[in-house]
Amino acid sequence: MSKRILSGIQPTGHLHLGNYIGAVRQWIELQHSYESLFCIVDLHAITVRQKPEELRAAIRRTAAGYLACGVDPEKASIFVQSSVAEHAELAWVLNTFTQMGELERMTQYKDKSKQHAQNINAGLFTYPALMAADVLLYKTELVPVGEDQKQHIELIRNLAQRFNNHYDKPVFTVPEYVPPKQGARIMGLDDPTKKMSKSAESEWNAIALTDTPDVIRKKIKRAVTDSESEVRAGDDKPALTNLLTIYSVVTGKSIADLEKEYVGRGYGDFKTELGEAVVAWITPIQEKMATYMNDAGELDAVLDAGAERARAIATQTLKEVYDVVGLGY
Ligand code: AQP
Repeated sequence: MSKRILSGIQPTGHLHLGNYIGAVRQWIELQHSYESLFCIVDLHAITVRQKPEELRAAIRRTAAGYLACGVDPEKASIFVQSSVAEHAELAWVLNTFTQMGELERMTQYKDKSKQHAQNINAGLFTYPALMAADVLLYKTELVPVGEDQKQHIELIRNLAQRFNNHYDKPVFTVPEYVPPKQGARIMGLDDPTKKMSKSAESEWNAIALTDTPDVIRKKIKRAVTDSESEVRAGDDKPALTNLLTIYSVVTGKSIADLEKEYVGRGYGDFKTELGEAVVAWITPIQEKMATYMNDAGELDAVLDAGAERARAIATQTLKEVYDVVGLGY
């Protein structure tokens, strides 16, 4: 039997190039070789206040985004986290295996509690235990996510081992982190020291998959660049490295080839042509996304089928967990 992979994205706004390059792009490749589960993690999304109608729209848009980028519902189960109740149930059990000190060390928690100082809720704090439930519920072997999630995966591995050791039973599979081949951390266009993020304050930070061609061109024109005008990647050129990574992903050309193409040419040409390359790459994705958004029945059918397949595995694992823990009567 092929190995199982699971990954997910929060429906907290619009999917952006960072989500695509750090996560979805790997899924599309891996779905051919692995039993794949890709969820829209709406329970995670409410650790930050969401407007109900916007959250529901974002859930559907995120699912349409997965499909439009090339996730194949015949090969992968696409589902919404809250439609498989076992995620929340297992999260409770795993909370009791997670130490406060471990959660306090999580950099995502530290960042988010600065960003949402008015609402540092317990859910934000225990986010990694819910993420552990997402992964462990399916006895997932591989987790393809961006580099920002690596620390969470480490914690999930520890939790799985701790639980198995405590009950002396190999209930959970210890998962492995799968890093993206390229662009593990896509940086904000407005600030190459911070990751591109759905909830960034500046509208110039991220390129959303739903941005219009004009907005994309404008965002790239305004993107921060490094000193001196040479188009090349390198530790001393974080902004250009980021832009070249994006350019390479959307065109399939290597960074070395792109650097050669721009020898003796300045940032102006580079940005104009990068803008056009992103627009050319994104246009068919946007067309497919619109098709799925306009066919509610088709999207529902994909999500229903995905949830059913996920539930079949989830109920089994939860039963096993309850049995070893001694829950029920
Ligand atoms: N900038 C990024 N570069 C590479 N990968 C990224 N990912 C996110 N940003 C980048 C990867 O996308 C997946 C889904 O992320 P998420 O929505 O669950 O949460 P996040 O990592 O916190 O993403 P955002 O965009 O920053 O969302 P908000 O603003 O809502 O917190 C993960 O695999 C992640 O690694």
